[in-house]
Amino acid sequence: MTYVYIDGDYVHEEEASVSVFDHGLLYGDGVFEGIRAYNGKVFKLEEHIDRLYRSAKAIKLDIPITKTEMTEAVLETLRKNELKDAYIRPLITRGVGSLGLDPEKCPKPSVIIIVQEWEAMYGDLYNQGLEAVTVSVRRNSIDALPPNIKSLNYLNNILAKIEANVKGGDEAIFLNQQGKISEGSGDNLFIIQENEIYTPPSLNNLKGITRKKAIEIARKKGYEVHETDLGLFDIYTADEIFVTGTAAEIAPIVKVDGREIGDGEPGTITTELMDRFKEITGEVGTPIDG
Ligand code: PXG
Repeated sequence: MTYVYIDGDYVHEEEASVSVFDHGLLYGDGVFEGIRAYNGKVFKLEEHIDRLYRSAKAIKLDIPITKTEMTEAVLETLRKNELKDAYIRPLITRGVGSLGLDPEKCPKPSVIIIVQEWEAMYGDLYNQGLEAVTVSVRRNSIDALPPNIKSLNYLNNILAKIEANVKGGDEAIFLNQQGKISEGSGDNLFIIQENEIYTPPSLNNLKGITRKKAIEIARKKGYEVHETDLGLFDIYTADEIFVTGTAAEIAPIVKVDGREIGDGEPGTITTELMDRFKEITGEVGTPIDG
């Protein structure tokens, strides 16, 4: 039994409900975040909350509580559930309105925070490596539904995941409308070629917080990191590939579209970054208990 924060109250999960007239349900009109706590500390809490408010601003959604109140609500939800290691899902829905699209008919957005124990998303695959497949569905274009908005409408990503499942892949790799590499269905993508690291610029994908941390770790270790356009050729011929995300953490990709990456094992630089990431997440963050 877990407690869920909903509009200022902490209620048992069975009692945590939203209206069928909420535009979050009717239209996917809302925004969310995915955050993790490790060892009694919330990793990059401020950055996630800043991104949540930026996503909301982009869709002209006024979050009815301040960032400080949101921070306290996240920490209190963890405390109420006595969790030290957790996945945290804050979401803001547009709220109850009429059956028409107009968000101005929704006077009160809802704030919900769900917390749960959730191991790194890819289970056993961190040692063995993931098999990725490129998918035919293109990443939403920046002039339609910008991927930088972490919105409750994740159908683009779900279509990619469905295609990966159908093709027997562990993760999907999105291309954008120009055929350039964008990102995974729920993570950012990096390749390594001759000891240098490359990742697509974040205009056409989510500005991942784990991506930023991975870049920082790699540069501190002396690796050159380039934010640059990549194509299929670059990934098929990479020495190493990995993906980054709050849910995925840092995960090695060892096969793409049936091509072995490097020697088909998680790469040495990837492993070095995974190890350092694990150390850091165990050490730093906002303490749950004040
Ligand atoms: N790209 C996309 C499309 C994402 O949704 C990332 C990159 C990585 O960003 P962060 O800031 O987490 O490093 C994400 C975030 C899931 C799931 O269930 C995935 C995310 C969030 C919540 C759930 O796969 N990914």
